[in-house]
Amino acid sequence: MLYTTNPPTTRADFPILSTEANGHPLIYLDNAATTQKPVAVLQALDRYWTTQNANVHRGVHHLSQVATRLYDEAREKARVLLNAKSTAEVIFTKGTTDGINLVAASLSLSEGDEILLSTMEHHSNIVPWQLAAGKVGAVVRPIPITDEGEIVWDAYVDLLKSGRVKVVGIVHVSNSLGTVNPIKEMARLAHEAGALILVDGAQAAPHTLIDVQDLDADFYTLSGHKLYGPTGIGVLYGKESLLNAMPPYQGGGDMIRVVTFERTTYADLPAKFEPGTPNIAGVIGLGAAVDYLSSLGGKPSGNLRNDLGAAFAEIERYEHALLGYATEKLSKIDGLTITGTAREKAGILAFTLRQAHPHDIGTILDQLGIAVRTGHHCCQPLMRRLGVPATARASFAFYNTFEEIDRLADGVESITEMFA
Ligand code: 7TS
Repeated sequence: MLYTTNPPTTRADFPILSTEANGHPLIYLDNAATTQKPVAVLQALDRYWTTQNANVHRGVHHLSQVATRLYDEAREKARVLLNAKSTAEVIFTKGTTDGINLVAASLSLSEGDEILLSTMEHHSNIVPWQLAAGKVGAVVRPIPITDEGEIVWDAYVDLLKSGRVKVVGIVHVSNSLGTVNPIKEMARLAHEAGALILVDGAQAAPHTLIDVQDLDADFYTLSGHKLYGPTGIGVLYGKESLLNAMPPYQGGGDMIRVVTFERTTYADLPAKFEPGTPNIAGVIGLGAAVDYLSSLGGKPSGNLRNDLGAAFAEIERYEHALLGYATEKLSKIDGLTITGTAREKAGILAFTLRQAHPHDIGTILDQLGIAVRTGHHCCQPLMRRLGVPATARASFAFYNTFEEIDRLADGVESITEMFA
């Protein structure tokens, strides 16, 4: 269970949180870059490599069957996590970047088609579209945002009126601002305009329980490593009819039905989009992360979706309290400006200081054992829009404490004195 008191008991599940950095207890506030891993995930990985390692979907032997069962079970867990209708809609990828590249490369685009992307997109939801657009003469158009970091709604509505919009790419939770975008409403408008919507859920999936059917997302991507699972594994959700209509992204073993030198037919979903030996350990680790998360809501009910619902209600409540506390504390610091003040925010607090460059903030906080990220956060168009070269960013997980935020605020305060 999670508590609003310090420290949340979940901290004990994450061994790395008891380590030190630069002679201080580690304060890990770089969760948007990657989250730490609970023992349950580490043990699942260790168990796999030690006692279950075999290739999947190939062998008749015992180990291959064990690995295949675990692999398939993890896909079902990912399906439940996203509330996809079918495991055919759950494609394992290397991560969010890989998932977006798959969609951008495989979706049929034509000359003059328009791709709308918000100004707050991560480069991974910009560059793949530019690559795809460049091949056929399609056009990428930015959706403007307000100074607070929200979509300019009228502009979005206007952009959709061109009648040429093929796809809208939108981040669910901005990694640089924390803005939670109104996906359901954006999807409704996109569909009314005859466009598809791809949602970059890299930062949303760790903070809230996703329901792709309720959002009516055509595609939804996430990264396992931001969801307390391993690196190198992610999920691409796509509506079955759309994935069926798309050609494979890459060719190889496991994604075929019949191969001749004249012609190849492809396997059914999801195998069609998973060529070669997959990241089996990563998939199993991600499954273990989903199980771990489901345990945070209290007593198991026997229904994974319900347990995840209870857990994410706790996670959201606690992280919201952390974010509110951090916002209140940091905004009192002289010379500090918070970047991203949208009405709906999740787990991310970015700021600049009048007195010091973000890089200096990051370096000095590091000396105090506090890990934050500084830079453009892979959002150069956003930084340009905000008129800043970079920001410092604290990003929270449910294992962070109010005391850690006090330490962050003290650290930032000391920087303003140092540079005064
Ligand atoms: N989309 C968003 C919104 C992200 O925050 C990130 C990673 C990605 C896509 C790419 O995910 P990947 O797992 O494929 O690399 N964001 C960050 C970050 O904010 N700091 O480090 C990585």
